[in-house]
Amino acid sequence: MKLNTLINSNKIQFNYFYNKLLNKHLSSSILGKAMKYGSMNGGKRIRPYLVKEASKIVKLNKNNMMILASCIESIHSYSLIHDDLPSMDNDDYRRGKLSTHKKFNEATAILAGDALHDFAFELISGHLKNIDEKTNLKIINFLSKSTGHIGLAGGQSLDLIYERKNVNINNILEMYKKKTGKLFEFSFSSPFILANETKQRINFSKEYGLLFGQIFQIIDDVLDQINSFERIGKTPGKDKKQGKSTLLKIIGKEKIIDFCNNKINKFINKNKKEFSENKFLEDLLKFNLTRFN
Ligand code: GRG
Repeated sequence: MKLNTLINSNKIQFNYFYNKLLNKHLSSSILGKAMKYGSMNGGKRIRPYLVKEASKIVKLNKNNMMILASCIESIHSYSLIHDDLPSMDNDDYRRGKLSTHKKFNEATAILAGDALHDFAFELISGHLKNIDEKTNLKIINFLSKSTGHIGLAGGQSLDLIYERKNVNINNILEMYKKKTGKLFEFSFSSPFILANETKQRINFSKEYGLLFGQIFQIIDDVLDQINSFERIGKTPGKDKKQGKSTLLKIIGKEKIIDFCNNKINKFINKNKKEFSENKFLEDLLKFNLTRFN
């Protein structure tokens, strides 16, 4: 089956579970409604797909797989709600619909983001089953690092600082690693951690997720420039207008695919055993490069 079909079918399963979970836990207050709007208003659900594929490798139970995925999408939705705010990337649209601060108001959107962040920690600290307290603490600690100053928030800060600045490729890759890579790293490696895999395999899963996220962001920047509102669901061409520092700006569109392929092939060569035991890992990594189609 084609990867796009698999991702879409997982999206349907995930949305069913996540919608039920949100309905069970969120009230019908304005805040609850804004949280639901910001997290159920579309989205490709790529991160839950990475959780699923990693869970398949380590045979993680379904409850824990779905809780991890829900927790990650709550953090992701939080980051998108805040990213759209006037003080951040200032976009009235997300996923083809009004962004949360436009649908509700700015204060409600800030609170909805905050509360989705907290909801993620509520899930990961209280809803995983059959794991010992030490492993649970370890995964909570890892999520905190992935989202905080050395993760998403740190990356977003660099993204803002680098606007209209002369930065080099390493600066940009470091920013991508934090702003996008860290949550993908968590998505792919958290099942390995919960399954108590070896240190070596956990390291592999972290590197895989980080690389996936970096490439995802490199391509996302290209899509921002070449696509229409209908394709990306938000205002296109904003990176250029806002003077964002992107890899695209430094090396140009023609070299992007080669740059990504180089990185991917180096990583595959370094980890031949994992890639030969799990054939789909290569296709999944290269899926990023088909996002233009
Ligand atoms: C600390 C979590 C946290 C947030 C505050 C605003 C912010 C700091 C971080 C935002 C980082 C950000 C917007 C990164 C971009 C990552 C990215 C490529 C988002 C788009 O992901 P898709 O394409 O989106 O998976 P869908 O809509 O499909 O879910």
